[in-house]
Amino acid sequence: MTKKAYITGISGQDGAYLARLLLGKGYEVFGLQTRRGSDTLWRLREMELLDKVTLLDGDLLDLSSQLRALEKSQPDEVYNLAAQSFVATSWTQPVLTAQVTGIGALNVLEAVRIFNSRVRFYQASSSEMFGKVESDKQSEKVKFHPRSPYAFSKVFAHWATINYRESFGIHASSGILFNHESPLRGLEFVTRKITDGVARIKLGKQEKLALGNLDARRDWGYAEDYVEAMWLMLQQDEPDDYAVGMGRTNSVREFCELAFGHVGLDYQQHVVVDPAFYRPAEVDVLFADPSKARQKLGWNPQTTLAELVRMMVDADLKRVERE
Ligand code: NDP
Ligand code: GDR
Repeated sequence: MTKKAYITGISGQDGAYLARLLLGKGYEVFGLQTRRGSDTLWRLREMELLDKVTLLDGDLLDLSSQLRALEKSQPDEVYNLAAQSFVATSWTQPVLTAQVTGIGALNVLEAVRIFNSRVRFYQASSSEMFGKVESDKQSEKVKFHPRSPYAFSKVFAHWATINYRESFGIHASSGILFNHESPLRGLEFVTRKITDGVARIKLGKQEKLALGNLDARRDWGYAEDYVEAMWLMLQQDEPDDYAVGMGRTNSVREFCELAFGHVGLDYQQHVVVDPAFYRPAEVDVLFADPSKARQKLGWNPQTTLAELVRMMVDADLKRVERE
């Protein structure tokens, strides 16, 4: 029988890659579509997936829309990827972030419990929950110290997921994913801001690129590899929590060096630091210990940071050329 999946956040970076992965595995794919003014479906269009998935109207804040979506899609698996996912915005819109990223996840869990508690559920948790890190590397066992409204909202959703597993026996898993990037990354995130900036500077459309803290370190991987870990979690006999990252850490400065270097430019000639991009509380360093995901899920991503950077810069060069 054809398996069915319902994805909230299908119009986001991970939603698009996950939809493609599941379609490739023969799933029928449904996705939540919000009604916003701007073109939120550009990723699905770019990947030629728009006519292959069924979009259902709704919002994470509206529990009834989640119940309707489950009723319509009759899914075997639910992936809750929707969120206000930009950390910087979470300080200017803390309440909205808590509602969408925190309560929104609870709405989906409630909908699953009410509709059919045999549905398998995935929650998109985040390495931001580790925040002010207390150990050199972070596994699912490390204590959380969230440093932003985004992060504390994700902690809420993470514990809601565990609680629904323990209270109602729902097959609910939480993937604590470290930063993952791709040519489909939103322009507000630092990697894509850099690769888009590199393309514009290389093609003579811009001279400088203003960034914030160049010393922040992140464990960056390739989004397409990470959606496979999500799917693998829901194929396990038992639900569980997994830290998912590459097990490497690099600074924003190093990312700049690689990205500018790929087109023969020196980042120091173009990058300027603008304190407007500093955060009220920074997460200085993230460095994954993904041993459990590697051992139990057999997850084995191979994309190097240099490959990821090249892929993103090349895609942005093409986009800017087309403009
Ligand atoms: P994106 O920001 O690219 O996508 C977010 C999605 O959430 C969009 O589809 C957006 O829809 C949707 N959304 C926002 N608000 C609502 C709402 N009120 N109701 C319904 N949908 C809404 O995120 P990513 O794809 O990068 O990330 C996917 C998930 O994984 C997020 O939960 C994120 O917090 C989490 N995460 C991401 C990591 C990463 O490095 N990418 C790492 C760890 C966790 P619309 O397009 O209509 O606005
Ligand atoms: P992050 O990603 O906050 O880790 O959250 P982002 O790319 O926004 O920031 C990474 C680091 O870069 C520093 N930085 C800048 N960031 C942005 N956006 N713009 C800049 O100009 C800039 N200059 C320096 C930041 O201070 C930060 O330290 C992402 C999101 O996808 C979350 O949803 C997800 O949960 C986490 O990754 C894991």
